[in-house]
Amino acid sequence: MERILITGAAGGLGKLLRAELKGWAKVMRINDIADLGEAAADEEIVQCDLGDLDAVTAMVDGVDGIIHLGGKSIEGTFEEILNSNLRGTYNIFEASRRHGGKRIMFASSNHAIGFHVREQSLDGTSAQRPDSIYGLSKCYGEDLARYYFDKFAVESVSVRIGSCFPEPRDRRMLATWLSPADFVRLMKCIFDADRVGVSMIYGVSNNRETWWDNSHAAFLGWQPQDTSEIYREKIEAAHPKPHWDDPAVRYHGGMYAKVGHFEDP
Ligand code: NAI
Ligand code: 15L
Repeated sequence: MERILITGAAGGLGKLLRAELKGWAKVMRINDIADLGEAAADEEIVQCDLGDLDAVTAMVDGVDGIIHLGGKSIEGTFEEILNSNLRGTYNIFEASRRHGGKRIMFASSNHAIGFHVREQSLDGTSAQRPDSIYGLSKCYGEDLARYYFDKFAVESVSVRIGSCFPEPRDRRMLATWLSPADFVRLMKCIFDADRVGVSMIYGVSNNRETWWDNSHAAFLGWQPQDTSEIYREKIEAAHPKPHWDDPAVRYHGGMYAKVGHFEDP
């Protein structure tokens, strides 16, 4: 690729990709509302609010693919989520359409399906079941992806990311953990594929305990290499076994499903 755009480049996953995808495209255009520091020789920095359609349309001009990470990444107020996730993600899809439909990786989340119970394994046909306003915004992003492909042939892959951190942080993440290296490999598969249509894949490593089946997305050729199992002993020693009926244990979304409405006093 000549030029890839990464939104949310000042965030956790954005910093990871800024470093690990260096040299993959000739130019990496990076965006955030926050400061991104100095641009390297092969980088272009665009600091703008994803909620600004004119700015986003200009930013997407000339790119061959978009890795859309930018947005509110946890539960928040409706106003925050409205601007960064609903308006921001609409602006990305609409800007792609205006520039001929560049392929998009949309960072969705397990919180789009967080209210399914853990005994139920999910696959490509499972219904959305958001566990939060944040999760709802990811459902909206996935539906935007569907609409923009059906009507305008904008290709995309929505990745329902589990928990992408250097290590799992609690017992739940033994099932939901996505290693940073597997995430990087997935990004390459998504943009190397000849065709992706409008697809969804669960972003999860090769963990022993798993709630998500990715066989519907085998065509992407992504084979996660890492497993949370090497952290099990450490995690189990640090985190006592919770009661089986605790809502944070009952549902895929964990605490997001348990807590009440964010804006309640
Ligand atoms: P993060 O919170 O570290 O990074 C998000 C970035 O987006 C921040 O740098 C922030 O400044 C930027 N941003 C927010 N609103 C913006 C706006 N209106 N305009 C421009 N930039 C804006 O989040 P993280 O962990 O890097 O996640 C990246 C994406 O992946 C997010 O969309 C998140 O929802 C999704 N995701 C991440 C998971 C994880 O385990 N890290 C799990 C599931 C989904
Ligand atoms: C997410 O969607 C969040 O972006 C991340 O911060 C974690 O909370 C993750 O889900 C998770 O479920 O562990």
